[in-house]
Amino acid sequence: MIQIPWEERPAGNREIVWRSAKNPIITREVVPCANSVLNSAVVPFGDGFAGVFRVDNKARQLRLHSGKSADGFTWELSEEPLSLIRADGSRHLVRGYDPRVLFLEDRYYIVYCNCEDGPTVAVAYTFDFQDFYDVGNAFLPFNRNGVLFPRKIGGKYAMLSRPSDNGHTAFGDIYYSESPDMVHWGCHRHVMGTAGGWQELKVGAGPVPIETDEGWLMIYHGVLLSCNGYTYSAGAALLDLEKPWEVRYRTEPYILAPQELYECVGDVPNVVFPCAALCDRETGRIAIYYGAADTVVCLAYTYLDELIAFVKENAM
Ligand code: BMA
Repeated sequence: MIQIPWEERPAGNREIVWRSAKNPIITREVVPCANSVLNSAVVPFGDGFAGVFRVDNKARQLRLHSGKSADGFTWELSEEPLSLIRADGSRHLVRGYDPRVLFLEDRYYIVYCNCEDGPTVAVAYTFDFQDFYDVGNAFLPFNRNGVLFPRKIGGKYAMLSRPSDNGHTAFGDIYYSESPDMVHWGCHRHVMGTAGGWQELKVGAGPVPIETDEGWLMIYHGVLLSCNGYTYSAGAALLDLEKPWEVRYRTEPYILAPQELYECVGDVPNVVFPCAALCDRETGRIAIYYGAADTVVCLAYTYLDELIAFVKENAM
C-alpha cells in the first residue's frame, strides 16, 4: 500500500479528528481558470494518487478537473475541465460538482452532481484518469449528493443519495438505492434523517463508506441553520453491513466543524464538506479530504479504531 498522507495528532489535541498543519492543501492557484477548488475526491492510483476535483471557474461555472499526486499533498490538476466520452464517441463537457471517486471491480467510478439535465446524481468511469466515460444519470432530478458503496451488496451495486430541490435545499435525508447494472436504480430505502443540533436541517453522505467488522463506517455532513445561514459540519455513523439502510450508531456530537479561518471565511462561510477518505488498513490511519468554505481543499486525520469507538460511545 502506498503511504497515505499522515501527520500525527498534535500534542495536547484531544479531538477525534485533527487537521493537517499544511491546510489548505489545494487553493485556486493550482489551475489558472479557478475561482475555487473545493469538494473533491481522491484514490490511490499507480505509485501515487489520482482524483477528480471540483473547480468553480472564474465565470463561476461548475466544472470537474482530473488530478494526480505523488504524495497526496501536492496536486497537479488538468488545465482543461473534464469531458465525458459518450456511447456514440462524442465528447461532452461536464457541468457538475461534488464528485466522489472509487475503485470498483475493474475501473474507477465517478459519481457527481450533474447540472446539465438536473441537477441530479450521475455516474461516469475511467481506467486511467485520462479518458472518462459517461454512464448517465442514476436518478431523476432533483438529487445532488450521491455516494457509491465500494462493493456489491446482496448482489447489487449500492448507492447513497439525498433527494433535494433545485435550490439551496432546506431539507434532506439519506436514502439507499440498488442497481443490477449501474444504470437502473431502484429499491429505494430511507437510511436516516435529520437530528438535533449540527445536523438539524439536512444530512448527506460524504466519502465512500469504509467496510469494517462493525458495519459500514459512513462519514457524513450535517447542516444547521443559524441567523447567518447554513453551517456544514461532519459526523460519522455505522450502517449494517448487509442492510446498510439500517443505522446501527450515529454520532450526537460532530467529528469536524468549521472552526479554522479557512473553513469560516470564503465563498460560502462555515463549511466543512468531506468527499474522500483514504484508509490504510495496516496502520488504521484515515486521511479525510474535505472542502472548506467552498473555496479550498483540506486534509484531516483520524484512526479507524478510534473513530469506530467514538461513534459507539457518542451515539445518539
Ligand atoms: C451544498 C453543495 C456543496 C456545498 C454546500 C455548501 O448544497 O453545493 O457543494 O459545499 O452546499 O455551500
